[in-house]
Amino acid sequence: MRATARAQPNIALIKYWGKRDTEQNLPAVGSISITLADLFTTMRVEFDDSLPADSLVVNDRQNDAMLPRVSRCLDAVVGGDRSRAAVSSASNFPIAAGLASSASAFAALVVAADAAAEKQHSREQLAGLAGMASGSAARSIYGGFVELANDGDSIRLARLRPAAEWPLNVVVAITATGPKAVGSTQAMETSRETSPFYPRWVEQQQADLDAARAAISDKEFARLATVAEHNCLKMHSVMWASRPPMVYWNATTLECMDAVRQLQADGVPVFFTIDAGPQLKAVCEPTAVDIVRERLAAAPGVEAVMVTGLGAGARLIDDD
Ligand code: 2P0
Repeated sequence: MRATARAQPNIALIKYWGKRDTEQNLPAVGSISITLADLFTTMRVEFDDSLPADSLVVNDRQNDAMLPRVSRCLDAVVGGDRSRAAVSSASNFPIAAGLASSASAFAALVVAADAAAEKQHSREQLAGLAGMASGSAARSIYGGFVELANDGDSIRLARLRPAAEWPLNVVVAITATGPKAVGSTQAMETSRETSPFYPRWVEQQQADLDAARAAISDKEFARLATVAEHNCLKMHSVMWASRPPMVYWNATTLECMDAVRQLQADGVPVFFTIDAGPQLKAVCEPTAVDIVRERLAAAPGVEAVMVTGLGAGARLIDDD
């Protein structure tokens, strides 16, 4: 009754921002992401009726704040009459800081829980269950380039390309550590309820998805770069125009953006994207990874730089 799974975060190139059903956690817009290779969450789940209650340990510390969400996810995967569970998770990167730790955590959680309880859900079902817990987690069930589409009352996942077919790199510039002020779930609702730009954001998403899907199909870096940066800045414009406004960037985020702009002016194949946090992610072709890493590490205020390739979806690993 125990299993361990590993999953990597994914970075959205066309962003999920806003829900059309908060009860089922269904997104208002589709999204396209890349699953990373070298950042990961390892999740161990053990069901045992002799336990007094569910428990959760994150990076060696008991975490009661996240426990209700984890317990709900286990109920959805295994059933409400399940045994009590001891869950422990470890990530090799800063959590709750805009690096999509909930994506890797919930993708790994559903895969581990499914195996520990011998439920044998299909990959599609696991993606749906991960998405109910955290929208972006559905995409980390799969590797490489992944599209999450709205499909009536459910979500549908499509693998656009495996990582090996277009091996891009991602350089993550850490501009601040520590948890963010407003979590994504709350921030999305504030955007939906108050941002004058929100309806236009939802309306235009299909065009951005179509453009990105075509660029990935043709492996055309410049076209993907243009639509991804546009989509990212549009999402942040929605947030900035919300009441209260949500500005996740800091001065160093802007320094990093400027460094990417200068590289682009020199003809380097790189573009940026930024999620609900202050870190900047630079996506580049492998030939550019050294110069991108060097320039971002030298940008004023950058605390650390991480480099990763694209990787595989969530999977079971050896329990010992
Ligand atoms: C994304 N983000 O597509 C977007 C871009 C952040 C900015 O998905 O409420 O933690 O748990 O479904 O998945 C972060 O939101 O939100 C996110 P919930 P989630 O990656």
